[in-house]
Amino acid sequence: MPEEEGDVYHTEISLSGQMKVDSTGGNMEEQAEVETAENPFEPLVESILQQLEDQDPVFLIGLIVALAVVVITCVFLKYFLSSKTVRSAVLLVGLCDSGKTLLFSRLLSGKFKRTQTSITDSSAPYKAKNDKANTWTLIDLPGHDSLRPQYLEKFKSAARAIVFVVDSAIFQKEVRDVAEFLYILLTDTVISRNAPALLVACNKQDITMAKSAKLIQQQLEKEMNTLRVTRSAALSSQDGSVGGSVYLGKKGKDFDFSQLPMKVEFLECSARGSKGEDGDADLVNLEKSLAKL
Ligand SMILES: Nc1nc2c(ncn2[C@@H]2O[C@H](COP(=O)(O)OP(=O)(O)OP(=O)(O)O)[C@@H](O)[C@H]2O)c(=O)[nH]1
Ligand SMILES: [Mg+2]
Repeated sequence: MPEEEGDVYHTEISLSGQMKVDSTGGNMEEQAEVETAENPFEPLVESILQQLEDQDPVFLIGLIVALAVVVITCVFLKYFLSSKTVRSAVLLVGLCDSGKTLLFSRLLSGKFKRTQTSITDSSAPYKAKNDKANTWTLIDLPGHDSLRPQYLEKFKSAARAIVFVVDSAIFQKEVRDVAEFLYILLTDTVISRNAPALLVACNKQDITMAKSAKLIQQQLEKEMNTLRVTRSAALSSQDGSVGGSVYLGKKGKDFDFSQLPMKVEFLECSARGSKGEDGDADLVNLEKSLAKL
């Protein structure tokens, strides 16, 4: 023990000696002592190097290759495990009465169904109309204001695509509400990070007054540009369940949908169809887009 204490004392002296050397610019003996004190592992390292030098070079190469294989496997596993999450849900979202539940029924069975406002979610496997016949889980979410946030929270991380359903016939009246809902969705951190495809389904095209997909896109861009200024700070604190904390689009530029991290498509459809309840729906564009996911 006393010997160890002596060593410690010696090191301290040496270190202060180093400072002295720096300030006075002199004493070589003290500097040598500092170097010995700073490399306590030097003998150990030297002996290991010596032992390695004595080894067969084939053994050394084998050791290096084995180490490299271990490192590459670790990196590969990390990458593979983190990118494995396959999102397979296609969410039907939108304001009340936009036609989500009828679309859900038409996409799954082709049949017309009388609907009532949804109070819970429903889901079913949907087979995409493509060569691979991919199967996605189609989920119909309630559109009511009071239910929307909790259902969105529940399913947003599983979304491969979001079908945002708009009632094109009364769009003019609802433009502000539609834009606000879309703003909440697109500024959500999870949605922005996962970037599921966004298909804006401009529904109810069978009605004569229905607005075109192009006009709906333009008006939404205008409205969301205004919202971005007025509500960017307020939304996240008001609606705690859906965190709107990502900046929408590009700073310093008027908002347009091409600035978003996800693929965005505006398309026209009619869940009712031009021939009414007995006829087929007009979902060709929507089905085409779902086939490309
Ligand atoms: N004319 C016409 N009516 C439609 C169309 N799609 C849906 N509807 C009607 O719109 C009404 C509302 O449809 P839903 O599918 O229940 O609407 P929703 O979006 O599920 O509404 P919530 O469940 O309240 O969020 C129903 O009377 C439908 O028949 C369409 O393409 N054209
Ligand atoms: Mg519904």
